[in-house]
Amino acid sequence: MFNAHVLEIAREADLQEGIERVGVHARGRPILSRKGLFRAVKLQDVGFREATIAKQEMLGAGGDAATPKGLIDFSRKTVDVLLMGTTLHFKRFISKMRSQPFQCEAIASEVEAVLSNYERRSFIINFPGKAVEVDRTLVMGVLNVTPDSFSDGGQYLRPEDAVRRGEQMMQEGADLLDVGAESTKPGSDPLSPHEEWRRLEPVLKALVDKLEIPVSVDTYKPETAAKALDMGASMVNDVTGLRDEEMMRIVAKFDVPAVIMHMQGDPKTMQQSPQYEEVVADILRFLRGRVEAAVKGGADEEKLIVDPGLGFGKTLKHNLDLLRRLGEFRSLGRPILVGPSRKSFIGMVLDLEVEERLEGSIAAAVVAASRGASIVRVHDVKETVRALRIADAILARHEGTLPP
Ligand code: HH2
Repeated sequence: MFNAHVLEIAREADLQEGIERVGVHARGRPILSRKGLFRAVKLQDVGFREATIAKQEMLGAGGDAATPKGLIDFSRKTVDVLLMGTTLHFKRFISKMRSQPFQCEAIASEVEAVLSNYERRSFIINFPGKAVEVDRTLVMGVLNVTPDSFSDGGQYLRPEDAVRRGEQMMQEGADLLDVGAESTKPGSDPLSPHEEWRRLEPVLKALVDKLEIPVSVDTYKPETAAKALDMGASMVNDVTGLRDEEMMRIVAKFDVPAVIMHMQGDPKTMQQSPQYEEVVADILRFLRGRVEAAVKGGADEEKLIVDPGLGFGKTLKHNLDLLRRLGEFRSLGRPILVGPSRKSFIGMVLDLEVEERLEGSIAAAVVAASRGASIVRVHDVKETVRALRIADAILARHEGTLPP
């Protein structure tokens, strides 16, 4: 018996470890490791000329490319292409595509960029006066100063209660706090900027003075964001993905980290039959476009964080697909934030009310961590911090802090 077994290769480091254990000489290790890591890269809307060349070059490189029949019978002008191969096949493919005509060089650059982005595991987020290294899964505690939020509405409407809860979340291990004053739950109406600021002002003021962790403001209104940042908030969490030009200018001017979240439609109507051609690809395209627009508008790319927006115009299946395939968003090369906490999709699977969704929320947070999420936005800080510490230890993230 040869004790054959399939190795679990989730990251490049796993393969390198496997090669090393066999006893390969140091010089041979990088050569071999390019041959053992398989990747599949999807391209959309590729012109038929570029798609034909890509197919040939990927085959020539030793990999393959999946293309539709429409490419062969000339019935389609643009097609989707799925490139498949080891990282060595991709390296050869990229170099060949660079010397090909039409848009081939642009394809080569895009494929090269997403493959390198996908491997990126750690980030540094520069908050004003504080750099936070993201080499594990950070926990963002949710604080809703609202009467109507779907899970903690009305609990922290009094400023002193909100501040106390904020301090408690920091003690429980939250890495950052997200303070919001307008519920964006399905069916909700917008709030006036005046009322939003009336709720936020006393709470933010006290929290930025008292807390050592960065405080984010959950708002899509530029005037509220500007006031909060002026008061000392360190980040903007915009559920509309910086679609407002003025919001973009404010993020650039204050030079703060910002969360770009995807939402289909608006809170009032977003859950009325949400539809996508392909949920992950569609949202990835949106987020990529918003990151590009924000950078053009003067924002620092290294300060942008992306979020697929669980529950914001998504069916149960969309939410589950987004979590299972969350790693695909690593192609953007930006930290991923995700907010599954207590949301309806957890209630739908478990048939449980909002107060009973702790275990489901933790399971979703752990799966998100395993797919490479950098930040998880949660209501139950203490429990999630513990769960993610174990998940990160197993995933070999942040090894430096473990006992020997
Ligand atoms: N979810 C909610 C609010 N803000 N921001 C980001 N970036 N990602 C999310 O998933 C997200 C978010 C909804 O949760 P909650 O704040 O608890 O509810 P409500 O909108 O009812 O206040």
